[in-house]
Amino acid sequence: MIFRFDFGNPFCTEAVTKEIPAKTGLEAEKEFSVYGELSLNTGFSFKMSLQKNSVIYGFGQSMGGINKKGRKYISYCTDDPVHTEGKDSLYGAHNFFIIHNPGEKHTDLGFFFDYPGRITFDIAFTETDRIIISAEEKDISCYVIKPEGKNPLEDITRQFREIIGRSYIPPRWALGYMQSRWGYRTKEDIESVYENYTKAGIPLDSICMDIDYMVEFKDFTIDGEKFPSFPDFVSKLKKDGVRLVPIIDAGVKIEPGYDVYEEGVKNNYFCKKADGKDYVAGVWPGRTHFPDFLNPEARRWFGLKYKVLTDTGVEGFWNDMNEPAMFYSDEGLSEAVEALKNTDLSKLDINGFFAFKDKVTGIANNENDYKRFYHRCIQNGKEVTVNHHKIHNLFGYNMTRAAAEGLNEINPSKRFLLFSRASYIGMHRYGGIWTGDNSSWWSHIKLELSMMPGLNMCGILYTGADIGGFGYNASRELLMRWIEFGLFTPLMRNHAALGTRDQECYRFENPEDFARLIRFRYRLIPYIYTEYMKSALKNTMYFRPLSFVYPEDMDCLEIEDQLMVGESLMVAPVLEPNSTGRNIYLPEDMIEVRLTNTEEIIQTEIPKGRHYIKFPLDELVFYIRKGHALPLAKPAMRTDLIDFENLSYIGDKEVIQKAGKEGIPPYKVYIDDGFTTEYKEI
Ligand code: MIG
Repeated sequence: MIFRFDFGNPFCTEAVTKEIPAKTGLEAEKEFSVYGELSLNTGFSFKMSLQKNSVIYGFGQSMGGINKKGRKYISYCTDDPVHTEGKDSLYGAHNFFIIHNPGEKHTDLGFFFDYPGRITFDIAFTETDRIIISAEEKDISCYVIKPEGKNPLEDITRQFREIIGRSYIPPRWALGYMQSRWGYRTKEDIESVYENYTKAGIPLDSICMDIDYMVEFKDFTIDGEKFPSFPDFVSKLKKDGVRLVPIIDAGVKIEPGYDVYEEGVKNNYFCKKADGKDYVAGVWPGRTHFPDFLNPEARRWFGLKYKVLTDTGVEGFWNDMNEPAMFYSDEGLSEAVEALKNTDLSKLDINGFFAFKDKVTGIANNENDYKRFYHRCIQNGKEVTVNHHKIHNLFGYNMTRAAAEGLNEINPSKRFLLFSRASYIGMHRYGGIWTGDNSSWWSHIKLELSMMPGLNMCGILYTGADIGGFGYNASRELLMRWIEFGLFTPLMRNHAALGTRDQECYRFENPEDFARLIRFRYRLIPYIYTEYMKSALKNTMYFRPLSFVYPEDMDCLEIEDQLMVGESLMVAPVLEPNSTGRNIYLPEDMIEVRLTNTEEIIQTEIPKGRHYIKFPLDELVFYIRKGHALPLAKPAMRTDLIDFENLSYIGDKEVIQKAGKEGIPPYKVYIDDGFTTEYKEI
């Protein structure tokens, strides 16, 4: 059951697609106060008590563990490429969580705070037994979800997913291995990635093109010198089942004569300052304007621009810099210069020095800049002008919505690959996300694992981190371990930053070790695809914390380094360097599957409980639930070549034998064409 309470005058974010009647005014205040202390005096403040053993799940893309207790989360989409433990904000704003009271099922509650501006969730941090939520304005739609079924965690999640609409479904090839790097500059660079993967026998489905393919970082341009006869290049690779996935940035270069700029200016499609002039932000192309993605006409205009690339045969995109990231603004620059000029160095004390320094380091992604521009939005059928800061978290969401709607108009029956950096709840209907600029750090494998279930709770199913890490240098061991987890994530992309060590699998010793792992990913795609489609079509989760599946087992509440993948599988990745084994917890008897370094599959029954298990670097180990069987396809180099009809099965022998006798498959594989929107029943 879902209850909605509206306070003030909430901005309609279109996160929720289902009509839910709202309580308003004093009635809302009174009824919502049943859940905690509400104050609307200065902005929005809400305090809820927790039990000692309460566990909190949710918050999508965020720092912290699977249990979100003990820290603050600030929803304010942020381009911060250093994801260290103390960071409160990342690129997404996912204000949904569940308070789980173990053993007392029916007191669990789900909360969604539909608020597009900055909002802070203090989850048992300032006070160990309280949640404190605060926002600058009181204009919020609050949704409370009470569980109905036997399993409150799964039930609340399903109810929430039902009201926010069906998750994005990528083309099947998007489940293949994707290679990326910021620094592929030319056709030859990309060709060499393709050739080296082919030579190493490592499956590959797509190669991302980072900003260097454009002319001076101008959206919807292709540098013809670096990429001569681009459409031929696209089709040549596609003939061998490999797709190119170009990046699109949020800012449009200011350059007279550049069509996107000219059209945007002429039609007032760019965000404006208070004085009515187009707002200027410095990003990769230099001075740019931001398209007003909140404005339906501007959105349609920008979305249809993707046709420039789809006309060349491109079928997938990634949208970047859409928090929006801003290196500088004109105002910010001149204020800093002014302040520096006015500094009297002879009187500079130490505080003065730090203030002086902050003037410069604070120029990028500065909140003051977000307050300097406006959007034209339609609210209740009327056009209104809204300050960006107030709806900051909707920008990336609506950029990706623009792309999805445009692509849909360009080819309504086709599935395009689309993923974004910034997001808000609701964006899951239009595309996936990658988790942004992580680092080649061991802790970031764990961070990815922790984020996955929370993202799925918010409907974001097509997701994954930059495998091997974006910033800093990856070791061979780190990349291998990361792939051993990443081969279970729907978005499986190896990506690295400019200037870091080369990170393509073939750059390391014995690429065959990588080939074996990625080959196995391809063998698992019938399972991964089926489980993905189940999650999307039935509003369930692809990655679940163990406690969602074994709600009676209190030990599961503290398992922070294992996940259920789909209905049948459990992973327990190695998260430490120089280790050949780890402790695991089995909530029931399970079948251990071990892919050896000679590509044999060894299956062993392991009883419920705690075990120390050997995980040599060159083996892949995971678990299958009792009573479950998993399909395996024959190895293939491309998803297009995977044979969904001739499968073998691993897992529970009895299930497999019984099905064999009955002449039915022990696992029901979902099959469709994989690239049109003609989904089948599941
Ligand atoms: O300011 O396009 O997160 O994946 O490689 C950096 C260059 C801009 C940030 C993205 C990253 C991408 C990079 N971009």
